[in-house]
Amino acid sequence: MSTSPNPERPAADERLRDSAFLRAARGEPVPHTPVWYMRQAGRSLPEYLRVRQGVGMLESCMDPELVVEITMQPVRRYGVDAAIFFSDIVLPLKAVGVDLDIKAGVGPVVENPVRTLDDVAAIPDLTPDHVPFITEAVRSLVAELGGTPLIGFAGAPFTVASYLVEGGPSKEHAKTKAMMFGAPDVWDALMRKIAGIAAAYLEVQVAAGASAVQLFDSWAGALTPRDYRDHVMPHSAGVLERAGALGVPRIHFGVGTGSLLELMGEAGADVVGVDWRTPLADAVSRVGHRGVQGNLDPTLVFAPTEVMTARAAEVIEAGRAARGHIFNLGHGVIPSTDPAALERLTEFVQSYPLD
Ligand code: 1CP
Repeated sequence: MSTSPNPERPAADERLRDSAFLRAARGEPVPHTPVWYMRQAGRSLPEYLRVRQGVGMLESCMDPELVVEITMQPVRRYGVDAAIFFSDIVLPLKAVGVDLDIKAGVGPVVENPVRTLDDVAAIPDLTPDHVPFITEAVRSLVAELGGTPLIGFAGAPFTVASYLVEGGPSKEHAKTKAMMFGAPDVWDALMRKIAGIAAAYLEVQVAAGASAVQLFDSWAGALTPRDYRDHVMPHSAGVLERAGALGVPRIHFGVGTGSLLELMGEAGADVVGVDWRTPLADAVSRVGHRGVQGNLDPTLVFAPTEVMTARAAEVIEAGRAARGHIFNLGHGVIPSTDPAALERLTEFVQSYPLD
């Protein structure tokens, strides 16, 4: 029934549907534990540093050829079970016209931080016309990846709000939480605005062929369960609900979210991403009938190989009790990571016997 112009596409579609990554995300039996790494593309790879020379971060995210190349680099090198689209959580804001930049060694910086209802109203909603380069990059990637799934992603409302309100990276998220506690009308409008942009951005990626999505709420761990539930979760749930209508698995990830895992599952995830601070076995019992993703301490790749693999084996064993388990680090690859260590880790996870 395929109308695909590419004669190899139906076979690739079948390999894709049957891939270990998508099987695990759907809670089906797997031939091996699938593995990919957050920030698997990027600063830990010499081939990434080479192609990024003299090209700004946002500029590279808007260049489909470069996005395809950078996304493919870790797939080629490690043979991971999924690719993560090379972009950034603030890219859709840039695309609709927010004046921001990603500064090397710093991160996203916003020229005019959001403070008022008028500031929120000035941010346009995202339409596919804002991001034709994303559609083009995803389409090319899906063709090039063949049977390897592509994970699309967006930043969750709280984490993206933190950059917009603080004006840049922050540890305490104090201004953001001050708005949440003190200006509920502005907060609600801002969260709705970002949720709409995130959902529309995920729709674009899936329409172009991404076969799973991850919602990054990296900084949600700054919240108490009560504040997460009352002020943040409904907005993330809205994004996940719209993504659910696309028929692809949804992964919901945050850092330091040991006290939020149940809620992050309830927000509508098929798979809950777990950082390294929570033992995976605990996470499995807390997320209900959902899959888990994670959660080796990212610093373990600096340890002797036998220490790294022994800990990886513990993670895999704990994951077996889950509805599905996707192996990952508990947060992104640390830039000084030796790619050879990730190569060994990938090989170990993929060849770990499950019967
Ligand atoms: O100059 C450079 O090379 C910029 C470094 C860089 C890279 C490689 C940034 C700036 N973003 C990225 C790519 C990126 N960002 C990816 C794709 C790469 C991959 O995973 O293989 C993804 C998924 C993100 C998402 C992202 N950006 C998150 C969520 C994930 C996480 O790590 O928690 C967050 C919080 C950001 C903001 C951001 N962008 C860049 C930096 C340095 C930061 C963090 C700044 C801070 O500490 O607040």
